[in-house]
Amino acid sequence: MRTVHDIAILDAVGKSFDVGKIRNDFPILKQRINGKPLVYLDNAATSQKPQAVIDAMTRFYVEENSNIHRGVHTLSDKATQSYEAARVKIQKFINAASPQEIIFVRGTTEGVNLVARSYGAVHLAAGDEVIISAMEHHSNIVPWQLVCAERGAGLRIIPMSDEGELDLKAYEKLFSTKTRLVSIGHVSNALGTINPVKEMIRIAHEQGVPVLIDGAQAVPHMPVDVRDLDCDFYVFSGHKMFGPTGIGILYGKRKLLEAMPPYQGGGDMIKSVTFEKTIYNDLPHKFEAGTPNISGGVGLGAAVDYLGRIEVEGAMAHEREVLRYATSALAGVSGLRVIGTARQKTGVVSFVLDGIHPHDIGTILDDDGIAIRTGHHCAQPVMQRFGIPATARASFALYNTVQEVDALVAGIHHAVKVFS
Ligand code: 7TS
Repeated sequence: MRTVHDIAILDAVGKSFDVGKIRNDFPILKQRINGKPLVYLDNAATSQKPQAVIDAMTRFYVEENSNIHRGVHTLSDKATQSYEAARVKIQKFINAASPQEIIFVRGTTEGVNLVARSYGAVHLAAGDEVIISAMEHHSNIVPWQLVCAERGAGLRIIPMSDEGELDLKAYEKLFSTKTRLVSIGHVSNALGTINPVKEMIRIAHEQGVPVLIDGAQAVPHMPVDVRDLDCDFYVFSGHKMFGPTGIGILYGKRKLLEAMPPYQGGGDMIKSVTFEKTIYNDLPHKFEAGTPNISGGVGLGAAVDYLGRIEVEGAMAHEREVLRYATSALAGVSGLRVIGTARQKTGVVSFVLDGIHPHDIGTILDDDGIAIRTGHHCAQPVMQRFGIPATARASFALYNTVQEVDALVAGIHHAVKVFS
């Protein structure tokens, strides 16, 4: 259903992004929850899946299912080709130089752990430092704490402002001869802030320090070009970008990956094994021990194909408009405070309401068919920075509409009425 509002967006960008058509691609959006149309605003936790992704995974199991990289038989060959074709799609999606730089992992969390363990094993010694920021997800904090504790290294934290923007002057001052790596989020899941990562990578490289970017919340919302960013590692999750759960990507520059030891040992990551000596496989297989999530890889490839068919400028203009509309509509609710007001934001509005716990807001909204996340969003240091225990968070994807924002605002008024 195209509204006057949506047509205005079409006109503004002169392109053909049709949110009604996009919504038809996602079967789950037709559901009713508690008798109300589903309003799904928990996309930062996980996005919904288009029929094309569901079909690709079903087709894999119906027509090709087999183990990869080992069989001489036809099905194994087909499965291998589908899995490796997905790798190439992902390589092109982020403009990596080679498919060998694309490592399939379980998700962002495993990608960061892989680098912390493997890169850390070679490069972190007692007294060394890793720089992260005050707005990281726990998965870009705890892996570094684990490896730093083991090796006697430490963390340095880039502070942020009351708006939720990183302090770049303070960042520059954190570097020392002991700095071994910078690991920062591209987009904050708790605040929606888009960090100036290209500039931050440039600053780190001036000091000769490599940079890992946690792109979990960036890839669903904007084109990412790892060579333009010049990042050394980039990690993201398939399930937040319309692909399946249990599959994600670690991109790494070939030179760095080649110099790193394997993360896990097992089948597929070796060239030869004797009890005396094992020779590791070439990239990317060196980092992919054991039978991988084959259907997940195929599904992620289909998600990349799906995104490739969408008109990017139009989608981004639409998402910007939904965020702008939501921010201004929520600002009109008395007693509501938005947490995270950075100039550059995408897809997230976190908020607190006077006198009502975020969990209670979430429960009332669920009664109205509206799905949001409440809590600390696996970013407890962000909550500590703002002096709050939790927020309510609405997070958007390209299929959300301003009408859904209206439903959210009505639901919040409902919660206020119940609890006042
Ligand atoms: N990094 C960021 C910035 C994230 O938002 C998340 C997940 C992760 C890492 C971890 O990703 P995973 O796929 O390995 O779990 N963020 C959220 C969220 O905001 N709500 O639920 C999960």
